[in-house]
Amino acid sequence: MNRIAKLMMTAGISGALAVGASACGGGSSAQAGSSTAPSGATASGPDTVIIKNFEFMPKSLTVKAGATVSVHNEDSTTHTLTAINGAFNTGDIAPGTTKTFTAPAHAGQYSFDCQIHQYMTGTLTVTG
Ligand SMILES: [Cu+2]
Repeated sequence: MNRIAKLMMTAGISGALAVGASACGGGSSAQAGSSTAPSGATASGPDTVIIKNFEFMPKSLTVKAGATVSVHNEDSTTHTLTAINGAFNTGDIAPGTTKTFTAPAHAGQYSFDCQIHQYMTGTLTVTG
């Protein structure tokens, strides 16, 4: 019996010490997770086509009638983005540069290619 009492006493003391030690730390409730960055992909960003590795990216782009579309050439050779029916044309886009064109005023689908590399093709969809 004496031993058990002694054990309980030591347990009690060490328990009290533990409580005293931890009491200093637990002040702020964890509200640190409130930095939720709004990483919503804005669908209405600038209308941009990138040319890379002899490809238009994206190959299919939808813009509003009359929108200004930027075309950035990331290749090391000159490209163009030219409507097959002549509705728009960036002209030569030198490597590493950007040109813009104005989307047609009439809704519809416009096929385009690169006048220099005619296997490079894409489609511009214009909405009214
Ligand atoms: Cu090209």
